[in-house]
Amino acid sequence: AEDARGAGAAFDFKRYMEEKAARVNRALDASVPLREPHLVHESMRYSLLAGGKRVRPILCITACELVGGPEYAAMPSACAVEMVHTMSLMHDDLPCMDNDDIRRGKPANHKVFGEAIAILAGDALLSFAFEHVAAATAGASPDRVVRAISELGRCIGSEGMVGGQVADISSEGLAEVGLEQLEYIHVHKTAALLEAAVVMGAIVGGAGEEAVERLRRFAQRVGLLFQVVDDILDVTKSSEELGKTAGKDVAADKTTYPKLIGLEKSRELAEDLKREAYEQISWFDEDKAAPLIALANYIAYRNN
Ligand code: GRG
Repeated sequence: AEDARGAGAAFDFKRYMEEKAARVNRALDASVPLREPHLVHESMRYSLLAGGKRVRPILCITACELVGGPEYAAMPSACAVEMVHTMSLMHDDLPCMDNDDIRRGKPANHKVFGEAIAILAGDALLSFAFEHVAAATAGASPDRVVRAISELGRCIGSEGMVGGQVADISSEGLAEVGLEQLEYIHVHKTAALLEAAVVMGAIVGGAGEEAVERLRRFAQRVGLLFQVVDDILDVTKSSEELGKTAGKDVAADKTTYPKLIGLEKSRELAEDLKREAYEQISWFDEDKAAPLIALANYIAYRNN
């Protein structure tokens, strides 16, 4: 997209993503071997290694490298956020939640392993994520590892991702979902884990307080931007396809930014969030920040 060509386009972003994703995939594969009990590990691996863009782990590594840390210091944290992301998708697909049969182009976990195993394998991934950061992080001091673990817990718990999912479920079918409620849902359901990814990477990479907080605010803006752009694309896509697949893309009862504030204001909001995100990053060396900026553009303006 147009916007992907701003700052940071000078280096080969596609190659950067491919190389990072390949290393993340190898680390994920090695972190959850096919042990006994076989069934639960098979279920964990089925979803963990089912593809996915790996934007959260790559964000984690990129943030670590931006502050001068080595990739290996961030790899356990990077794998941990992907384990949490994967388990949230597994649970989200269950009949008691979003009831989806397909995920990442394959049958959802519960369709293959049954609901009980899908729940348990998700629980195991969540638990293992914390164990992995604690046990496998090298190249960072113990107090930094503890801080990283604390960030992970905070971002996914009842005041993070879980809180966002609860708010989302509670708002379903309501005639009126306000702007504040909509923002709460996105900030918690989506932005919180992106924040954890970036902040954990910065912490284990040895960042100072100012750098951590700037990267935190950057990730929060990018996380919300991701959802605002998603909502805008829903509208523009479904009007392009109207007649062919009328009404297919957006659930009629789903509240979106364009529905609440209109398309123009939604676009302005996206611009504001993008500007605010870049303001935080402008504090860093421009060349060193190029991968993170390119990654933010990719997240915000992705096509899938
Ligand atoms: C975290 C304990 C715990 C429970 C989960 C179910 C639940 C609580 C939360 C739902 C979270 C959810 C489904 C958020 C949406 C996240 C999102 C934007 C997914 C799409 O991410 P991509 O595009 O997907 O990065 P890939 O497949 O590329 O990884």
